[in-house]
Parts: sequence; structure tokens; C-alpha cells
Amino acid sequence: MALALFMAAGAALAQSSTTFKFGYGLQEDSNQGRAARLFAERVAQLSNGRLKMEPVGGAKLGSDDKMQGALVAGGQEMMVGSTATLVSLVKEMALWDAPFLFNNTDEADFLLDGAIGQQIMSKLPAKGLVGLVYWENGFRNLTNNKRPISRLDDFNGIKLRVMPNDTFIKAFKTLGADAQPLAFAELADALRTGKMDGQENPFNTILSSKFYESQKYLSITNHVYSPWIVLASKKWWDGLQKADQDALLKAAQESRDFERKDTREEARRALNQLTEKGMQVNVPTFGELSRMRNRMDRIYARDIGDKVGLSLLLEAQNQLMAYRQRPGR
Ligand code: TK8
Repeated sequence: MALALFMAAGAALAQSSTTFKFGYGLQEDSNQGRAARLFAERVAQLSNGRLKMEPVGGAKLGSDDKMQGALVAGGQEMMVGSTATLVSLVKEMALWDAPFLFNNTDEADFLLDGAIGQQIMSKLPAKGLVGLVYWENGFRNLTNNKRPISRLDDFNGIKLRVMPNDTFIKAFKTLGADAQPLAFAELADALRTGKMDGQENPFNTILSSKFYESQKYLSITNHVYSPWIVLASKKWWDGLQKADQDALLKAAQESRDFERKDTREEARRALNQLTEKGMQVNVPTFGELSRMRNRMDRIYARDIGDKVGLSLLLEAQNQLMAYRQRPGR
């Protein structure tokens, strides 16, 4: 009798489903939204319906920063957001803020998915978070409402929204902009009301967040590659059965592959679409881009080196150099 009860309880436990939220900051009609929906579908399939993921977009659960706090506290289960906001918890995440670190997305995938990306991710559990995979946000470009940024001096006095991240604030102040940190969730309003003159994000986001409605100029600088990171609350994760953790990880990896492909395809079309929407696009000359790059290099040793640690920063740069020289390239 006792055994029968025990077995019945066990079976009920195995079948009972867990519903949980996956928060993200962009609109539902965005690369984040599309990948979140695919992720949720795969989670349901791979867990045989035990896990029911509910994607919640548009920063409805709060800014990246706020969601991160909720995950740590155990009040929210999962999210995807910028690694830039995580630097306050894991300073090594600042590696991904290094300007002009990657020349292309192959290099980014190589470092993010390799030992270094994993090493940095492995610092998260001690802070109450579990990192699953990196998604692509992409190469960032500038928009503003004052003038095309074609020369270094054009940054002067531009009220530029940057992510709440020390390196971004310093990098754009170094270029002469009036860089101010603001949560992405508040950005659209700040641009519409003129509280900010400009911002920087990949083409995809400029399109999906309709920044073209309030921003006239788009300057192609590709100044930094931003990853997003898929996170789970450690408090919640630790209570899942192993099979469900495995299903989540596998679904996350599939969502990553889908998201990167989708984001890259969209990025290739997005520039044309932004032009059609009326944005005035310019590319600074090689010489001017070099001046910007040289200025930004000032923050490498002092800012990024301090946070990441010089040995890890050098290791990352060495691995990239070796990757660039590999046979067949
Ligand atoms: C969306 C953000 C966004 C990031 C930013 O929540 O804040 O500018 O690029 O993608 O994570």
C-alpha cells in the first residue's frame, strides 16, 4: 500500500509540467522574438511537454538589468539579454565589450563557443545565474538625429544613449560624445522625446524597434560585436530534473543556431530597408575609422584589461590571431 502510493506520487511528479517565463527586451517581431518562439517549441518537444516555456518580449518583465536581478533572486526563471549588463556581476564579461575585437561573425562564434566563452560563462553560477548559450546581437552601428558621423569630431556633444556599462560609457566619452547610460526598455521614448540624440545597435534592432522613425542618420562603424546570452535562474535550474536540464540545454543550442542564421539573413536585408524608411546612411572613411579606433584603443589596457584580467585578454587576442592564420584562410 505504502509502496503503491509512493510509486503513484513518483509518476505524478514525472508527468507534472513546469510552466516558466523567458523574458527578452526587443519587440515580438524581432530576431529575439523569432528565436524565443523556436526555443519554446523545442523545449516543449524535447521535454515531452513537461516544460512549458512562455516567451515574454518587449521588456514587459523589465529591463535586462531588472530581469537579471529577478533571476538571481529566483522570481523569474529565464531570459536573454546583453552580456554588457552582466559585467557588474561577472567582470570578465567585459571581454565582449572590447571595441573592434572581431572582424566578422566567424571569429565571434569561434571565441564565444570555444574555451574562452565557456570559461567566462562558468563564472555565472557563483553569482546565482546559469549561462546556456550565446546568441548574436551583432555588430553595432550609430544612429542619431544631429548629423552624419563621418569624422571623429562629429561625435562632439551628441547625447548618445549607451548600455548601462562602464566600458561603453568610457569608449564613447573618449570619442567626444556625451555618453549616457540608459536601459534599452527606455530608449525608444528617449529618442522620440529628444532626451537622447542617438544610440548604437545592430541594423536588426534599429529596424525592429523602429528607431528609423525618430533617427535620421545611420553611420556604419561596426565598432563592437555584441553577444546576447541565454540565462537561467540558478535557484530554479537546480530544482529541475537532469533530463529537463538536458532538454533545455539542447533546445538552447538549437535556438542559438537558428538565431544566428536568422539574424545574419535579416542583417543583410536590413540596411536596404532602413534606407527605404528614409534613413540617411554614411560610412566614415578608413582614415576616420582608424582615428576612432585608435582613440578607443586607449580603453583596452586600462579598462578592459583591468576587468577581464590581462592574461585572459591576451589569451583571447592570441587565439583570434591563430584563428586568422589557420590554414585554408
Ligand atoms: C535588449 C538589449 C539590446 C542591447 C541594448 O534588451 O541594450 O542596446 O543591444 O539588445 O539587450
